Amino acid sequence: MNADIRSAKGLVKEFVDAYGYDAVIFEVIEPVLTKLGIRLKRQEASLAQSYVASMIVDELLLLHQDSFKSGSDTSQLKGPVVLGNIEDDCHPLGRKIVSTFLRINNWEVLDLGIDVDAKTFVDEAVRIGAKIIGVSAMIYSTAENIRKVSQELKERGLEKQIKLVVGGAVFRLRPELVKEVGADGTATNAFSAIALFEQMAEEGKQR
Ligand code: B12
Repeated sequence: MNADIRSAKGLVKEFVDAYGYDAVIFEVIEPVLTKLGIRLKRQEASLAQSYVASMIVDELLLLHQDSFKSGSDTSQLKGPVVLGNIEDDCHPLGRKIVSTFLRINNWEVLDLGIDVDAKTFVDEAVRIGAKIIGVSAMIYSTAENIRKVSQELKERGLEKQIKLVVGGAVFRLRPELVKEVGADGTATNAFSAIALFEQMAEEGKQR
């Protein structure tokens, strides 16, 4: 909590070398950020500390991205799919981890970044022929903006062709939100996100 970036990076690197990248994400980064969120809420930690923590994680993701390039066998590519944080949401880490895990599992991912509006999600999905749109939201107020994506799909008559999946802390806390925003499914972490995307692709084929 003393925002010592250099020591934190050193510790994380030691852990990655000893146990690997998956372990550092699920056993260190996610639990630490969740704890930080609790402290933030209790005003025992500051936004600045949260920001520094997120910067460390971001650098770590960049550092290890190259060792997780998707398989070279492009004939096995799945997708494409579109991923992004919904309008007004600026919590990119979860989405980046999902994006990396999907790519490792041979999915072709168009990652639109943070603060993406509904029209852009749907325009881009149509442009690249994606059958799945994945939307990340961490805050209740931004999760509400996902309704605009399902609305946009309905208005264009695409709700049966393009699946909408969602994720982020707010859906873990309030699972009923998934249906309320008009989504077809959710996953609580990057591992289960892969299974979710496979399931959605399978359901899409059966139509
Ligand atoms: C770091 C952080 C920040 C940083 C973000 C910077 C950055 N570059 O990342 C900063 C300091 C900027 C920030 C700002 C704010 N934050 Co903030 N933040 C956090 C914190 C501590 C960690 C978030 C994180 O990265 N988690 C780690 C990742 C790996 O987890 P994840 O996103 O859940 O992702 C996993 C799964 O959810 C899933 N998943 C994620 N996306 C998707 C998508 C799909 C399709 C699928 C299938 C799965 C999936 O897979 C991921 C990987 O396993 C959380 C606490 C928490 N409990 O999460 C608060 C938290 C999310 N923030 C919160 C708030 C309130 C804010 C602010 C409004 C504060 C303010 N007063 O300004 C602003 C809003 C900014 C904005 N407009 O978005 C609240 C939200 C409360 C709520 N539920 O409404 C939280 C929960 C803290 C709290 N307890 O109060 N924040």
